[in-house]
Amino acid sequence: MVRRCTRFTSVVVFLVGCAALVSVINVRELSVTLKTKLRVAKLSFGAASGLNNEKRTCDPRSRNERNGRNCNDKPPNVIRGLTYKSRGNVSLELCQAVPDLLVGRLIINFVAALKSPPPPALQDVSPGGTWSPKNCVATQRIAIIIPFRDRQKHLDILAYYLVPVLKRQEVAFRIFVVEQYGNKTFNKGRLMNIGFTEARKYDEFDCFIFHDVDLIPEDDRNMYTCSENPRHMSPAVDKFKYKLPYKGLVGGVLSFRSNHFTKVNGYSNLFWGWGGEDDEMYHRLTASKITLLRTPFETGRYKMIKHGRKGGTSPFRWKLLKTLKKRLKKDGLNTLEYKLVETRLEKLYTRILADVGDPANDSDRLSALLA
Ligand code: BGN
Repeated sequence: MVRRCTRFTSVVVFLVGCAALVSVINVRELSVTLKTKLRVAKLSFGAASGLNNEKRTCDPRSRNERNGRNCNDKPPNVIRGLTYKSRGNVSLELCQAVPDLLVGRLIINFVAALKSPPPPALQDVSPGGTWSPKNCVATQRIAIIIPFRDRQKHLDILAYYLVPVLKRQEVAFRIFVVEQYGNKTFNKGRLMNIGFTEARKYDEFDCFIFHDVDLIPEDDRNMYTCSENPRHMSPAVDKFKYKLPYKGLVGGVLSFRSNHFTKVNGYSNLFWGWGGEDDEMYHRLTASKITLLRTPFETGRYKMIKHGRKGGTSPFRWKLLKTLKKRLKKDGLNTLEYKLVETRLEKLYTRILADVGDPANDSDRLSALLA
């Protein structure tokens, strides 16, 4: 009798133990599911609300807006349809679309940036300027494309401020400095097209961000990720009193998904000298019926490094702009010509030195267009 009783008791204890174990597992599962759902819900918030062409429909007082998110940013996590990814045999969660590490407004001091030793955040960037977060899988892989010539100090200041911002934003990035070889007239449009073309040889980037070397981000809530549509990330520059000087400005910092950049045929290759290639990009977007987004003024703030304008402005740029419809399909990515002179993997960026040719070689084409 006693033995039976003991057996009965141990069976009961065993069953109670099993039940307890199952409920603990359930609670854990439930909390993981809830956490996942909350994360997806948080990410989906932007996708649910709408933002029309350049119109801010978000409440600037809402948390979302204050965090620098665009109301219609479709979260990449949701686009990819995955919440977890594995790296090697470790399963890592996707990084947050708006990481907790962000600090908001930044204090920028150009002189201090040049004099101070590199901040620790610059230490673990791999040669060629690549980095990706260690504790989570980045939601987007971005290529930063900086058209460049002869502005090393500006580049140093930009890297000093930009790299820590990108790291806090937990994006996987590679920085490309596309340098024009020789001393012929500068052709920024061609350099940006080269950056896009060359970058795609390195990785399958989700996002391409064309970045002036003299613009320093003042707020890390301006996410260096791509929205569904091209986004002008620098609507508020100190030089223009943090206002948009005119409606069609898309110069400075502009992000693109590759399908849109290809659809507009990239930048024109024909704008030699300062100015105009960005204005034409605005018209390319309009002509291609692609809605342009802008980062809110609150977070899309930049400080411009003052400098003289070398090389002068292009005298044809106004006239050239008027010929866009004739050129859109035959002047851009699909007619890009250049010689790759050298590629160097430097500490904070991949430097691509390219010969973009000579404006004299375009003169017949230009005179035919401008006649
Ligand atoms: C404009 C330039 C832009 C430049 C902005 C801001 C032109 C017009 C060419 C037809 N546009 O005047 O290229 O980004 O100033 O500096 O020069």
